[in-house]
Amino acid sequence: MPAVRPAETVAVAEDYLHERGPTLESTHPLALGPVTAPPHTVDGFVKEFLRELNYGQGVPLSRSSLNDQYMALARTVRGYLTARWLETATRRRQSPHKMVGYLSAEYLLGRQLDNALLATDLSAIAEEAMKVCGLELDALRQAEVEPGLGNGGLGRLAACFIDSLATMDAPCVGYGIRYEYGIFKQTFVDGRQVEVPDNWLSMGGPWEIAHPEMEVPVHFGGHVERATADDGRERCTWVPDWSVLGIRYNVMVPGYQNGVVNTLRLWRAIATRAFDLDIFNAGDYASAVRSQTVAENISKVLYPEDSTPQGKELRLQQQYFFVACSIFDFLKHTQPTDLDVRELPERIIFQLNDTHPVIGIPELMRLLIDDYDLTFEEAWAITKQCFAYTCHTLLPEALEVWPVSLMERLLPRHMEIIYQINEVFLAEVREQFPGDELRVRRMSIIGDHPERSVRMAHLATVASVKVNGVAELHSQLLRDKVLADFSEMWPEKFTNVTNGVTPRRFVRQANPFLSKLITDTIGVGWVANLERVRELETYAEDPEFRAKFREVKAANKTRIAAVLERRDGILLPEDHLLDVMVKRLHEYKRQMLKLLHIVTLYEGIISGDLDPATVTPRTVVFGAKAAPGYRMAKEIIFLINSVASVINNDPRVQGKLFIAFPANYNVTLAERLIPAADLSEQISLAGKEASGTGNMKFALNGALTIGTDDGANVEIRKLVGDDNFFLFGMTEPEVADLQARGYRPTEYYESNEKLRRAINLIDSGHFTGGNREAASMVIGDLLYNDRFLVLADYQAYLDAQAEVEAAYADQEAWSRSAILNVARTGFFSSDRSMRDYINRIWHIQTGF
Ligand code: 26V
Repeated sequence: MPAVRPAETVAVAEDYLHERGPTLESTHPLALGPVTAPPHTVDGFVKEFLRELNYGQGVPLSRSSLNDQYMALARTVRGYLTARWLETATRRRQSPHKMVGYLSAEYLLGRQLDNALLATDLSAIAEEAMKVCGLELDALRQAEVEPGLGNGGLGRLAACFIDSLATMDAPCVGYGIRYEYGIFKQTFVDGRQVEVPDNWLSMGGPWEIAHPEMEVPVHFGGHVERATADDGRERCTWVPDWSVLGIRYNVMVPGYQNGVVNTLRLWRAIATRAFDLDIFNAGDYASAVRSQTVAENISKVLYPEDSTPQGKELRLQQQYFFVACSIFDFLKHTQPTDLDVRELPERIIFQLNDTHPVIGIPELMRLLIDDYDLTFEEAWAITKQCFAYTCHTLLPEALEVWPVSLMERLLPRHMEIIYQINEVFLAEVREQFPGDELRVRRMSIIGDHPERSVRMAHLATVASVKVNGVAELHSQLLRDKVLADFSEMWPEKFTNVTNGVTPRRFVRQANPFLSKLITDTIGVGWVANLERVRELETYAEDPEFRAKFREVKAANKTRIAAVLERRDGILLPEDHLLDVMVKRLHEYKRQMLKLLHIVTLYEGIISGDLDPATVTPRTVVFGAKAAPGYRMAKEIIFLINSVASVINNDPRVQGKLFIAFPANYNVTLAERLIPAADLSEQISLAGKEASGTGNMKFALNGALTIGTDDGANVEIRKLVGDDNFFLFGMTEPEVADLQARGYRPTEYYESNEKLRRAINLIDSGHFTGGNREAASMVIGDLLYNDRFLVLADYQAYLDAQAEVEAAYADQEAWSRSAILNVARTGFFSSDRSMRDYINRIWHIQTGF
């Protein structure tokens, strides 16, 4: 780990001069003068806070609103970060090394205030300072609207990764889009999901710094002109027909108490000023405004789909927009003006977070050929060393393809380059596999069905130094199935990097009680070196430690009960097994399997088959957003809410079974909920969940997992041991086998009485006010389609849940297992993931 350096003084002007030239430096002696970070004292903090309140918000404390106070507090903390940020930038500039450009269309950051306080070690000081001002830090914390610039796992992973890179002092800029509207806010109306726009910036964005003066032009449409130059070589000129500008928004990414602050650079689209003016001068004011709207639409809203690409033109515009801005920014602003582009591979590695930024490959080619005047071959040799690709899915329908017709219309020059790349690539395939035209068709970057389109995963694989999956099983399936032809051609290109989560946010911040217990037991140092929690293993045998561990869980349950009461009006019963399933709603994740288990328990009790005295009192918490256009997912949400309202109001199961489905599950709620959980539901169909990262967060917070052999569950189970994990269900090869033999869900329905009774009860309209139609879509699909084999795994799931109940009855044994889950899952720190990327893919230096 790098040494802890408080970063008191910073040559701020140097950063400024780098971009503005040397004039100031010679004329103004203070230009290079040191910027002093505000003092780390309560007094110093109070002074800064009041200054921000008075001069920033323009109000005296006595007349300030909660938002004024939050804004001033956020700005105060940002001030502490700024000194460190400038110092980090200056230091990195002094000795330029290869850096990472993390390209991601999503960053699901979560609230910033607490994270920044922890990173700067200012929590206690801020708390005290607010008291001095007569304010509650906790109330101010809650005033923050979380930036939800992502859908789920993929976006949250990007946020964890940049946190780890800052903590490891790794040179990285995260590049993305500053969506004006993040992931929608979910509400329930009569049990159905209704989406409300997430206007997260409406109260002001204190964490970002805009640079409207540093605009990047991005072009679209038009045609390509070619001419033969004096040297006899053909040169291309792209003549676009419309353009927008990208505006830089910097967000600081603080490392954990190491004085390092990295940058997340998000782009906002605005209209080009000349463009507007031309139309305006021609007298068409309405069109001028309209063109403004077209441009600004590009960064307006995050697409809330996270599996089925819709092939929407605006989405391709978003992707090209942010990638073009980012590559331009790197070449023109981050690198010295005399950069020799032949040295690019020693300066940068762009990590492609899924296929969303893959259009960056032809973009870099275009710049190298058309602007830097390299030949195609030279440009290709360089480009192939500058990208690495992470695949995050196994579902074939989630793989992005773009119609050639759309590409030709929006990005004609890029389409030409993609054709050229494909030509070179397919020649290589033919050379290595002569006569195998079927293989050539399978591997081509251009697909023919159902229409001619660009297969972005193929383009990414062809152009990347490395291709990685996100868990062992996933990477294996990528090699063996999804990208089998490619791994046969380039076996050494394929690798695995198992995902991780940041222990700062998801243990230290989210679970202060557990954190204190850990620190009291093994000392400090584990927050940035999570493998150290293994030292807790021996304490699993200590009854006194186990009692303390249970106290922590109980305190977290009390805390989440208060949160859900305040936030959702939900009254959680006390002393229940807390069984939690939180993730996006997807058929493959199988929320329906969980619901069938609940209905089975309920049906057992009300029919008299199950003696209520033998039932472990259980509260099931669901959290799940459905993509707005995903009908089945929305029907499942409705069904969960329907079942919940009947069960929660049925006196026959009172004290035994309760279902909570708080709306709008997000990072903030996750931070409160996960530490309270006893049981973590990770029940996707084997071979479908690439990794999962919620599964890691639960284990690290001492929940036991009930899960299939899927994604990172496999690795969690290996680490915690079979005795401390409830495994059930078919394995991936068994799934493949059953599907090959022909899966008939009705056979399971007919032969399993409990299953039949549960399904019949739902189908009878019992949960839907007598309306049988209301559940018919879901039930019909389960019985006659069931793509994700819910019914096939039902009995195994019930059996595993019975094991859970038996295990929970022995609280000492349960605590022991829970402690071992914490102690043995340090591997899932995203610091370890980042080390793997650094050593195996990026080959960059840290801490210089
Ligand atoms: C795909 C698409 C397709 C086009 C429409 C918009 C859109 C937005 C996001 C995505 C990515 C979906 C893939 C994804 O989120 N994968 C998840 O990645 C996690 C981090 O690696 C992993 O833990 C989850 O298992 C995986 O489902």
